[in-house]
Amino acid sequence: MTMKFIKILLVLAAGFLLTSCNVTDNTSFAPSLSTTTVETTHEQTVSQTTDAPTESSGTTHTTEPVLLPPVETEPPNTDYEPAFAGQTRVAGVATTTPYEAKILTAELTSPWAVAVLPDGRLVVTEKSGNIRIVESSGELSQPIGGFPPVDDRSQGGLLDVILSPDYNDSRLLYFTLAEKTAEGSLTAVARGRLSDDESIVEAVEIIWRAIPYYDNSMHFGSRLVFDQAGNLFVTTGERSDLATRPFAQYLDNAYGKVVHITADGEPVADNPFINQDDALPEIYSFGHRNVQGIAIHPLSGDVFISEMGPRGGDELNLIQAGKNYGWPIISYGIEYSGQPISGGLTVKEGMEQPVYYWDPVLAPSGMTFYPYDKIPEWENSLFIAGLRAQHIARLVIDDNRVIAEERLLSDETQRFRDVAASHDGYLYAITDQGRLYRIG
Ligand SMILES: [Ca+2]
Repeated sequence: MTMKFIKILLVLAAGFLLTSCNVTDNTSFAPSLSTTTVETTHEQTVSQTTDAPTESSGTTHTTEPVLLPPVETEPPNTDYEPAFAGQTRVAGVATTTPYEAKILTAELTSPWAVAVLPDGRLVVTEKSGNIRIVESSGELSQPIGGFPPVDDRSQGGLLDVILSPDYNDSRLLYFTLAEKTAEGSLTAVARGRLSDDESIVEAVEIIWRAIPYYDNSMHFGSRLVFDQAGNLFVTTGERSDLATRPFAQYLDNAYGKVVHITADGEPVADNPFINQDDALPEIYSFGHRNVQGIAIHPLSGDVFISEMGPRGGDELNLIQAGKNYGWPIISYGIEYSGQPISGGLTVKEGMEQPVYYWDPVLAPSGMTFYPYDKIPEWENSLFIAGLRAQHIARLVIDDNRVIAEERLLSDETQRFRDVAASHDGYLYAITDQGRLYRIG
């Protein structure tokens, strides 16, 4: 293969000023920008193209990606060996269809989740405890409240948001949040109705709680997704402390779990532990550390999660009912101090291997499949927002194995927190620094 991958960044400054946008000063939050981007008063446009690899006639982008050297070139934190070929550091891949990454707004305050409304506008949570509606122009609504008190210290706050499957009729939104009480905090699932005038989320009720309450501000998870039957998968975290970490292995609590509940917060009838006396009936899988991403494969219906590892050892897992995903017994990472975790095991009988892992870490948060063909080679790829690694990872998945990985927007130096695919074929992404990108 002599094909040389050349990345060309075309700066298109003129023509993207939307006169309808409010003129705002965004210099205060923007880190130093690369020379390949141009900042306007409100937004930026970066146009990225690559030269199209020569393909033999009859092949398409979607069936035969051109494989490149792995995107990861840094040394790992450990000398652990993967359990199977392709479990880490797979081949690279490059998007060849030209696309734009446009900053719609940079005025969000600690956004945590983005979801697409039926009319193409976006709903975004802000950690302090409100949502915003974002127009396609980038114009923001006022903060929209109605929520119970949230513990927004550190990793807590108002976290995920998704639409009810019957949103067009009900206007119901589902949320996760770190509920704040005198006993401490926990991850809760809430729902409420976006009022007709979009001024408040009405009648917010908590429908499920990841018990027990605990007074810290770490590892709340949490993401939501509806399955095809209209039930919810909810992800949690093990609250980080050495005292709570082992809870991930015990079924009498909701830390470090994927749970499966109805839209009203009740256990789903065929859950794996529903008849086990000492187990919470909502539990679907266990042995997780801190799960900030979940997505359902558009073709197979398989449930994937992203999972924050310690130092090294971030994971992509394929979730199956009743399975143990190993934390804190097995891990491809080590303690932040450099010590091994639980004796340095990466494999153990009865514990599931990750489909894929990262070392050094991605710090994976929200993720989505892209079931569209606007960017043909993206169809059915998985996109994962990377915090620590400051890019969006695109994974090409075949038969539930990762076969190629790409890094998107790695020049932006943003902590990517969540991604969403829109029915019009755009990918949206939010960053901790307050940006909302439209990509496509
Ligand atoms: Ca694991």
